[in-house]
Amino acid sequence: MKLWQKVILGMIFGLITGYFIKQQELLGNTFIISLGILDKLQIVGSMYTSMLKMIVIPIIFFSILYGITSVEDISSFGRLGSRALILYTISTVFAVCLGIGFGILFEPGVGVHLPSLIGESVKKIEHQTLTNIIVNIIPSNPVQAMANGNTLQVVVFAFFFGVSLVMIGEKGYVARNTISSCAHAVFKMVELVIKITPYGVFAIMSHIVSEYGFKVIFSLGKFVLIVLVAMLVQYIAFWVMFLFFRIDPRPFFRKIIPTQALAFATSSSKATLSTALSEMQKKMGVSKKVSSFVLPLGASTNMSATAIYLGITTVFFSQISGVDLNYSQYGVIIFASTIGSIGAAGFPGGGIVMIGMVLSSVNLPLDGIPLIMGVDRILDMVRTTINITGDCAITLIVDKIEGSLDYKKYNEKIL
Ligand code: DAS
Repeated sequence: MKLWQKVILGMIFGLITGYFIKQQELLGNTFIISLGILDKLQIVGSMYTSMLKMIVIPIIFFSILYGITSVEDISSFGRLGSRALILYTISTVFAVCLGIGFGILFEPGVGVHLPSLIGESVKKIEHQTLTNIIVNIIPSNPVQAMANGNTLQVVVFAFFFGVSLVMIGEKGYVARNTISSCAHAVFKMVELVIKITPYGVFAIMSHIVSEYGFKVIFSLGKFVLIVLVAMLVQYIAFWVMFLFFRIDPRPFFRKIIPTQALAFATSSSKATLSTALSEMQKKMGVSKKVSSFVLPLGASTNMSATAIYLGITTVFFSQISGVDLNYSQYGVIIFASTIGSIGAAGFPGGGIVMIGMVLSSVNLPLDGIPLIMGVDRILDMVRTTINITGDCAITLIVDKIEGSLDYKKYNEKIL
């Protein structure tokens, strides 16, 4: 059985267990009460949540460092890279704003307060002004930033350290290799933590349903629906982008289907990359020069659906925590979600790991993350499909701007 199927099963069994035990306790079943099953499940759930928190700082620090130091030579970016990065960044920021807008408009987390899950720390959230956010984003003590879980300061330090390492060239060789090994070790840690997700989700769902009943599930269902609708809007935005650049979108959206099917099945942009490259070059007439540079760049740094997800999820958790965010904090969420979608790995669950960073950036607690783990894989399938669609769309547009798109092949009917 695949991990994501086990996670969904864990969620379902958690719902049933939580409801059954609560009913037995209400009926005064002394045997069930004496076992204290729910308390023990709450301990398991807290341990799982602590493991999720444990990997947030290492994954942010090493994935950003690894991403930057993997660029052999920043000057190789040139015109092509900067054009692609501009379009990728515009698409990502639009996506985050779309996600935040949907979260504010449809309020998936309003009316569902989970004090025993989210914890009392919520009360102490101070509202940040834009000035103190900008001042505080630079870490005066990087080690303290890591110890305090100040994710934005860790992002800034990792970025500066990474760029400096690339700039010193050969002298940074040993450090870059060490970073690569540490990054792979941290990716393995994430994989191991994700492996125990079924048990963590089972424990947490049991505790939540026994404490709050099924209204949490309705709120979760509303959250999933809003995310899916927001991704559909992002998909339509790609059509509009084609029309803006005077490209007929119909051949692209017909020929991209096999690539999308693979992305949906694998939930991994990286695993879909080679198929996407071949389909773009053979069926859509995109030049090798552009696609072999812009598409891999997009698969690692451009995840617009993940950006939507990070935006909506942060608003969802602020609503569950009963915290009203101000405009400065929405600005921080846009910045952190853009960084998070760039840093997210193009593998299954790459996006969920970055949620911790975005939540911490506006001082929201991370305790609610396991709540959405049960539905993450289904959403990840859709996120990855939209992510790779965006990467391919922007690659084709850059090829058109470069004047190397083979229109005859692009408009050719597929047999
Ligand atoms: N699975 C990631 C990808 O490969 C997306 C995500 O986790 O958000 O694009």
